[in-house]
Amino acid sequence: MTEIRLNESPPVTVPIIIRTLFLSDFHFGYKGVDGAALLECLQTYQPQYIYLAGDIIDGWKLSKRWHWRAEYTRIFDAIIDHKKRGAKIIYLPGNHDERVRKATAFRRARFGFLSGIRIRNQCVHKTADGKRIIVMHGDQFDNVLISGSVSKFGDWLHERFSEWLGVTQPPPRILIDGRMRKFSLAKALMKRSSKAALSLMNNLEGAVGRLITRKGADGLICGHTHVPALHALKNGKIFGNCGMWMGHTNTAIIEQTDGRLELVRWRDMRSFGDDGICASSAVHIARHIETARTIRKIRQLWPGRVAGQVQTILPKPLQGQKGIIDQKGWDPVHVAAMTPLGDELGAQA
Ligand SMILES: [Mn+2]
Repeated sequence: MTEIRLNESPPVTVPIIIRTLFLSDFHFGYKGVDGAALLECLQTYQPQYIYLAGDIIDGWKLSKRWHWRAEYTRIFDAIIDHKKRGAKIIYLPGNHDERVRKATAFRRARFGFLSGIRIRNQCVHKTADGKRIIVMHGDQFDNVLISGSVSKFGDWLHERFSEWLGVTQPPPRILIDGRMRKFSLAKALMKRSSKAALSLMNNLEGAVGRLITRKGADGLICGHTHVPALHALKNGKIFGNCGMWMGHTNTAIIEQTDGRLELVRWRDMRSFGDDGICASSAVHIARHIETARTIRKIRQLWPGRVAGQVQTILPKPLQGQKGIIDQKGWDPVHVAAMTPLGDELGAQA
Protein backbone atom coordinates (compact mmCIF):
# COMPACT_ATOMS: atom_id res chain seq x y z
CA MET A 1 0.00 0.00 0.00
CA THR A 2 1.28 3.42 -0.88
CA GLU A 3 2.00 5.71 2.00
CA ILE A 4 0.41 9.10 1.54
CA ARG A 5 1.91 12.04 3.37
CA LEU A 6 -0.75 14.37 4.74
CA ASN A 7 0.24 17.98 4.40
CA GLU A 8 -0.33 19.39 7.90
CA SER A 9 1.94 22.39 7.54
CA PRO A 10 0.36 25.85 7.58
CA PRO A 11 0.00 27.67 4.22
CA VAL A 12 3.45 28.69 3.11
CA THR A 13 4.35 32.13 1.86
CA VAL A 14 7.38 31.05 -0.14
CA PRO A 15 6.35 28.46 -2.74
CA ILE A 16 8.17 25.14 -2.81
CA ILE A 17 10.05 24.70 -6.06
CA ILE A 18 9.22 21.42 -7.75
CA ARG A 19 9.55 20.26 -11.34
CA THR A 20 6.07 18.93 -12.06
CA LEU A 21 2.60 18.97 -10.58
CA PHE A 22 0.21 16.24 -11.75
CA LEU A 23 -3.43 16.93 -10.94
CA SER A 24 -6.71 15.40 -12.05
CA ASP A 25 -10.42 15.07 -11.34
CA PHE A 26 -11.42 18.51 -10.05
CA HIS A 27 -14.97 17.87 -11.33
CA PHE A 28 -15.90 21.56 -11.44
CA GLY A 29 -19.66 21.62 -11.75
CA TYR A 30 -20.10 19.00 -9.07
CA LYS A 31 -20.98 20.48 -5.69
CA GLY A 32 -18.54 18.53 -3.52
CA VAL A 33 -15.34 19.99 -4.98
CA ASP A 34 -12.70 21.05 -2.43
CA GLY A 35 -11.65 24.27 -4.15
CA ALA A 36 -9.99 25.72 -1.03
CA ALA A 37 -7.56 22.83 -0.71
CA LEU A 38 -6.85 22.77 -4.43
CA LEU A 39 -6.12 26.50 -4.46
CA GLU A 40 -3.77 26.09 -1.50
CA CYS A 41 -1.97 23.26 -3.29
CA LEU A 42 -1.52 25.37 -6.43
CA GLN A 43 -0.14 28.24 -4.34
CA THR A 44 2.16 26.00 -2.30
CA TYR A 45 4.19 24.76 -5.25
CA GLN A 46 6.10 26.45 -8.00
CA PRO A 47 6.32 23.87 -10.80
CA GLN A 48 7.78 23.99 -14.30
CA TYR A 49 5.09 21.70 -15.65
CA ILE A 50 1.46 21.29 -14.65
CA TYR A 51 -0.52 18.36 -16.01
CA LEU A 52 -4.28 18.58 -15.69
CA ALA A 53 -5.08 14.93 -16.27
CA GLY A 54 -8.76 15.08 -17.06
CA ASP A 55 -12.22 15.45 -15.53
CA ILE A 56 -11.21 19.01 -14.65
CA ILE A 57 -14.69 20.07 -15.71
CA ASP A 58 -17.62 17.83 -14.91
CA GLY A 59 -19.48 18.39 -18.15
CA TRP A 60 -22.05 15.74 -17.26
CA LYS A 61 -23.15 17.92 -14.34
CA LEU A 62 -22.62 21.31 -15.99
CA SER A 63 -24.73 20.42 -19.00
CA LYS A 64 -27.63 19.73 -16.65
CA ARG A 65 -27.17 22.79 -14.49
CA TRP A 66 -24.53 25.52 -14.34
CA HIS A 67 -22.70 25.41 -11.03
CA TRP A 68 -19.56 27.44 -10.42
CA ARG A 69 -17.84 28.79 -7.33
CA ALA A 70 -15.65 31.89 -7.14
CA GLU A 71 -12.88 29.53 -6.00
CA TYR A 72 -12.83 27.81 -9.39
CA THR A 73 -12.07 31.10 -11.14
CA ARG A 74 -9.27 31.71 -8.60
CA ILE A 75 -7.92 28.23 -9.31
CA PHE A 76 -7.72 28.96 -13.05
CA ASP A 77 -6.11 32.32 -12.19
CA ALA A 78 -3.52 30.46 -10.07
CA ILE A 79 -2.80 28.11 -12.98
CA ILE A 80 -2.38 31.09 -15.32
CA ASP A 81 -0.07 32.69 -12.71
CA HIS A 82 2.19 29.65 -13.09
CA LYS A 83 1.94 29.89 -16.86
CA LYS A 84 3.00 33.57 -16.77
CA ARG A 85 6.00 32.57 -14.69
CA GLY A 86 7.01 30.25 -17.50
CA ALA A 87 5.42 26.94 -16.51
CA LYS A 88 3.98 24.70 -19.22
CA ILE A 89 0.34 23.78 -18.68
CA ILE A 90 -0.89 20.61 -20.38
CA TYR A 91 -4.52 19.61 -20.22
CA LEU A 92 -5.47 16.00 -20.98
CA PRO A 93 -9.27 15.82 -21.15
CA GLY A 94 -11.16 12.96 -19.52
CA ASN A 95 -14.55 11.35 -19.97
CA HIS A 96 -16.43 14.03 -18.03
CA ASP A 97 -14.87 16.77 -20.15
CA GLU A 98 -14.82 14.67 -23.32
CA ARG A 99 -16.14 17.55 -25.43
CA VAL A 100 -12.68 19.10 -25.21
CA ARG A 101 -11.21 15.90 -26.60
CA LYS A 102 -13.32 16.27 -29.72
CA ALA A 103 -11.82 19.69 -30.47
CA THR A 104 -9.99 19.80 -33.82
CA ALA A 105 -6.27 20.50 -34.07
CA PHE A 106 -7.07 24.03 -35.20
CA ARG A 107 -9.32 24.74 -32.23
CA ARG A 108 -6.77 23.26 -29.84
CA ALA A 109 -4.05 25.45 -31.29
CA ARG A 110 -6.29 28.49 -31.09
CA PHE A 111 -7.28 27.77 -27.50
CA GLY A 112 -3.64 27.14 -26.63
CA PHE A 113 -2.69 30.49 -28.11
CA LEU A 114 -5.47 32.38 -26.34
CA SER A 115 -5.31 30.67 -22.94
CA GLY A 116 -1.77 29.31 -22.70
CA ILE A 117 -3.15 25.84 -21.93
CA ARG A 118 -2.16 23.03 -24.33
CA ILE A 119 -4.65 20.26 -24.99
CA ARG A 120 -3.39 16.70 -25.62
CA ASN A 121 -5.24 13.38 -25.47
CA GLN A 122 -2.15 11.79 -24.00
CA CYS A 123 1.51 12.69 -23.84
CA VAL A 124 4.86 11.56 -22.52
CA HIS A 125 6.54 13.47 -19.72
CA LYS A 126 10.28 13.18 -19.32
CA THR A 127 11.39 13.46 -15.71
CA ALA A 128 14.57 15.20 -14.57
CA ASP A 129 16.29 11.80 -14.24
CA GLY A 130 15.21 10.71 -17.72
CA LYS A 131 12.19 8.51 -16.99
CA ARG A 132 9.50 8.54 -19.66
CA ILE A 133 6.05 8.77 -18.09
CA ILE A 134 2.87 8.49 -20.13
CA VAL A 135 0.24 10.96 -18.91
CA MET A 136 -3.45 10.52 -19.74
CA HIS A 137 -6.83 10.58 -18.03
CA GLY A 138 -7.23 6.81 -17.92
CA ASP A 139 -10.78 6.23 -19.16
CA GLN A 140 -9.10 4.96 -22.33
CA PHE A 141 -8.91 1.65 -20.46
CA ASP A 142 -12.66 1.48 -19.68
CA ASN A 143 -13.68 -0.25 -22.88
CA VAL A 144 -11.09 -2.92 -22.26
CA LEU A 145 -12.13 -3.32 -18.63
CA ILE A 146 -15.87 -3.52 -18.94
CA SER A 147 -15.87 -5.73 -21.99
CA GLY A 148 -13.62 -8.08 -20.04
CA SER A 149 -11.15 -8.38 -22.90
CA VAL A 150 -8.01 -7.66 -20.97
CA SER A 151 -5.89 -9.68 -23.35
CA LYS A 152 -2.90 -8.31 -25.18
CA PHE A 153 -4.77 -8.65 -28.44
CA GLY A 154 -7.70 -6.66 -27.06
CA ASP A 155 -5.39 -3.83 -26.03
CA TRP A 156 -3.61 -3.88 -29.35
CA LEU A 157 -6.83 -3.88 -31.34
CA HIS A 158 -8.29 -1.09 -29.23
CA GLU A 159 -5.26 1.09 -29.70
CA ARG A 160 -4.82 0.46 -33.44
CA PHE A 161 -8.50 1.09 -33.99
CA SER A 162 -8.43 4.51 -32.37
CA GLU A 163 -5.06 5.46 -33.88
CA TRP A 164 -5.84 4.50 -37.45
CA LEU A 165 -9.24 6.06 -37.54
CA GLY A 166 -7.98 9.11 -35.72
CA VAL A 167 -10.96 8.98 -33.42
CA THR A 168 -11.40 8.31 -29.78
CA GLN A 169 -14.05 5.79 -28.96
CA PRO A 170 -17.33 7.00 -27.52
CA PRO A 171 -17.54 6.64 -23.75
CA PRO A 172 -18.68 3.15 -22.89
CA ARG A 173 -22.35 2.79 -22.12
CA ILE A 174 -24.09 -0.01 -20.39
CA LEU A 175 -27.71 -1.08 -20.32
CA ILE A 176 -29.40 -0.42 -16.97
CA ASP A 177 -33.14 -0.74 -16.44
CA GLY A 178 -33.68 -0.63 -20.16
CA ARG A 179 -31.73 2.61 -20.64
CA MET A 180 -28.24 3.25 -21.90
CA ARG A 181 -26.19 5.07 -19.30
CA LYS A 182 -22.63 6.27 -19.19
CA PHE A 183 -20.27 3.96 -17.39
CA SER A 184 -18.29 5.50 -14.57
CA LEU A 185 -15.34 3.49 -13.33
CA ALA A 186 -14.93 5.75 -10.30
CA LYS A 187 -18.50 5.09 -9.23
CA ALA A 188 -18.15 1.41 -9.92
CA LEU A 189 -15.05 1.21 -7.72
CA MET A 190 -16.76 3.12 -4.94
CA LYS A 191 -19.91 1.02 -4.90
CA ARG A 192 -18.47 -2.42 -5.40
CA SER A 193 -17.38 -4.85 -2.76
CA SER A 194 -13.67 -4.61 -2.08
CA LYS A 195 -13.11 -7.90 -3.89
CA ALA A 196 -14.78 -6.76 -7.10
CA ALA A 197 -13.04 -3.38 -6.89
CA LEU A 198 -9.71 -5.09 -6.36
CA SER A 199 -10.18 -7.28 -9.42
CA LEU A 200 -11.08 -4.20 -11.50
CA MET A 201 -7.97 -2.43 -10.23
CA ASN A 202 -5.82 -5.46 -11.03
CA ASN A 203 -7.24 -5.56 -14.55
CA LEU A 204 -6.56 -1.85 -14.92
CA GLU A 205 -2.98 -2.19 -13.70
CA GLY A 206 -2.44 -5.11 -16.04
CA ALA A 207 -3.64 -3.07 -19.03
CA VAL A 208 -1.58 -0.07 -17.87
CA GLY A 209 1.54 -2.23 -17.50
CA ARG A 210 1.15 -3.62 -21.02
CA LEU A 211 0.65 -0.16 -22.52
CA ILE A 212 3.79 1.14 -20.81
CA THR A 213 5.82 -1.79 -22.11
CA ARG A 214 4.45 -1.44 -25.62
CA LYS A 215 5.27 2.26 -25.70
CA GLY A 216 8.74 1.65 -24.31
CA ALA A 217 8.03 4.01 -21.42
CA ASP A 218 8.93 3.76 -17.74
CA GLY A 219 5.60 4.58 -16.19
CA LEU A 220 2.14 6.05 -16.49
CA ILE A 221 0.29 8.68 -14.50
CA CYS A 222 -3.47 9.04 -14.84
CA GLY A 223 -6.57 10.03 -12.91
CA HIS A 224 -10.10 8.77 -13.49
CA THR A 225 -10.46 6.14 -10.75
CA HIS A 226 -10.27 8.74 -7.93
CA VAL A 227 -8.05 6.24 -6.11
CA PRO A 228 -4.65 7.83 -5.48
CA ALA A 229 -1.68 5.59 -6.22
CA LEU A 230 2.05 5.65 -6.73
CA HIS A 231 3.77 2.29 -6.84
CA ALA A 232 5.61 -0.18 -9.03
CA LEU A 233 3.59 -2.55 -11.20
CA LYS A 234 4.35 -6.25 -11.45
CA ASN A 235 6.66 -5.55 -14.39
CA GLY A 236 8.53 -2.92 -12.38
CA LYS A 237 7.02 0.05 -14.23
CA ILE A 238 5.70 3.07 -12.32
CA PHE A 239 1.97 3.51 -11.89
CA GLY A 240 0.64 6.80 -10.58
CA ASN A 241 -2.88 8.05 -10.05
CA CYS A 242 -3.51 11.67 -9.06
CA GLY A 243 -6.67 10.82 -7.10
CA MET A 244 -9.22 13.64 -6.92
CA TRP A 245 -10.12 16.97 -5.29
CA MET A 246 -13.49 16.30 -3.77
CA GLY A 247 -12.60 16.19 -0.07
CA HIS A 248 -11.61 12.98 1.76
CA THR A 249 -8.60 12.36 -0.46
CA ASN A 250 -7.27 15.59 -1.93
CA THR A 251 -4.22 14.26 -3.68
CA ALA A 252 -1.65 15.17 -6.31
CA ILE A 253 1.57 13.68 -7.63
CA ILE A 254 4.63 15.90 -7.64
CA GLU A 255 8.00 15.49 -9.29
CA GLN A 256 10.86 16.91 -7.27
CA THR A 257 13.63 18.78 -9.06
CA ASP A 258 15.77 15.61 -9.06
CA GLY A 259 13.01 13.53 -10.72
CA ARG A 260 11.66 11.78 -7.63
CA LEU A 261 7.90 11.25 -7.71
CA GLU A 262 5.79 11.73 -4.59
CA LEU A 263 2.14 11.52 -3.72
CA VAL A 264 0.97 14.46 -1.62
CA ARG A 265 -2.30 14.93 0.19
CA TRP A 266 -4.25 17.90 1.48
CA ARG A 267 -6.67 17.93 4.38
CA ASP A 268 -10.39 18.30 3.73
CA MET A 269 -11.10 22.04 3.49
CA ARG A 270 -14.57 21.95 1.99
CA SER A 271 -17.18 24.47 3.05
CA PHE A 272 -20.76 23.98 2.05
CA GLY A 273 -22.17 27.47 2.61
CA ASP A 274 -21.42 28.77 -0.87
CA ASP A 275 -24.23 28.47 -3.37
CA GLY A 276 -22.21 29.33 -6.44
CA ILE A 277 -22.13 32.18 -8.91
CA CYS A 278 -23.51 32.71 -12.41
CA ALA A 279 -21.37 32.32 -15.50
CA SER A 280 -20.96 36.05 -16.13
CA SER A 281 -19.74 36.64 -12.56
CA ALA A 282 -17.39 33.67 -12.92
CA VAL A 283 -15.81 35.40 -15.92
CA HIS A 284 -15.99 38.89 -14.44
CA ILE A 285 -13.95 38.16 -11.29
CA ALA A 286 -11.04 36.66 -13.27
CA ARG A 287 -7.70 38.44 -12.80
CA HIS A 288 -6.31 37.19 -16.10
CA ILE A 289 -7.81 37.51 -19.57
CA GLU A 290 -6.74 33.88 -20.19
CA THR A 291 -8.89 32.76 -17.26
CA ALA A 292 -11.87 34.72 -18.58
CA ARG A 293 -11.41 33.12 -22.01
CA THR A 294 -11.17 29.65 -20.50
CA ILE A 295 -14.36 30.03 -18.47
CA ARG A 296 -16.20 31.49 -21.46
CA LYS A 297 -15.10 28.46 -23.46
CA ILE A 298 -16.33 26.12 -20.71
CA ARG A 299 -19.68 27.89 -20.72
CA GLN A 300 -19.87 27.53 -24.50
CA LEU A 301 -19.11 23.82 -24.37
CA TRP A 302 -21.58 23.08 -21.55
CA PRO A 303 -24.23 25.80 -21.63
CA GLY A 304 -26.49 24.00 -19.15
CA ARG A 305 -30.00 25.28 -18.74
CA VAL A 306 -30.48 29.02 -18.61
CA ALA A 307 -31.41 30.16 -15.10
CA GLY A 308 -35.10 30.92 -14.75
CA GLN A 309 -35.97 29.09 -17.91
CA VAL A 310 -38.73 26.52 -17.67
CA GLN A 311 -37.11 23.12 -17.72
CA THR A 312 -37.38 21.43 -21.04
CA ILE A 313 -38.88 18.02 -20.75
CA LEU A 314 -36.58 15.72 -22.64
CA PRO A 315 -38.21 12.87 -24.52
CA LYS A 316 -37.72 9.70 -22.53
CA PRO A 317 -36.79 6.50 -24.29
CA LEU A 318 -39.79 4.21 -24.44
CA GLN A 319 -39.53 1.69 -21.65
CA GLY A 320 -39.23 -1.95 -22.56
CA GLN A 321 -38.89 -1.39 -26.29
CA LYS A 322 -35.56 -2.67 -27.38
CA GLY A 323 -34.17 -1.12 -30.49
CA ILE A 324 -35.31 2.34 -29.51
CA ILE A 325 -32.95 2.36 -26.58
CA ASP A 326 -29.85 2.05 -28.69
CA GLN A 327 -30.64 5.14 -30.73
CA LYS A 328 -27.10 6.31 -31.22
CA GLY A 329 -25.81 3.05 -32.55
CA TRP A 330 -23.71 2.05 -29.56
CA ASP A 331 -23.71 -1.62 -28.83
CA PRO A 332 -25.09 -2.25 -25.39
CA VAL A 333 -22.56 -4.04 -23.25
CA HIS A 334 -24.16 -6.29 -20.67
CA VAL A 335 -21.65 -5.85 -17.92
CA ALA A 336 -23.53 -7.62 -15.18
CA ALA A 337 -23.33 -10.86 -17.08
CA MET A 338 -19.58 -10.74 -17.44
CA THR A 339 -18.20 -9.07 -14.35
CA PRO A 340 -19.13 -9.17 -10.68
CA LEU A 341 -20.49 -5.64 -11.00
CA GLY A 342 -24.13 -4.85 -10.39
CA ASP A 343 -26.78 -2.40 -11.37
CA GLU A 344 -25.50 0.95 -10.16
CA LEU A 345 -22.65 1.09 -12.64
CA GLY A 346 -24.17 3.75 -14.79
CA ALA A 347 -24.79 6.24 -12.02
CA GLN A 348 -22.72 9.27 -12.82
CA ALA A 349 -19.82 10.27 -10.62
MN1 LIG B 1 -12.96 10.11 -15.45
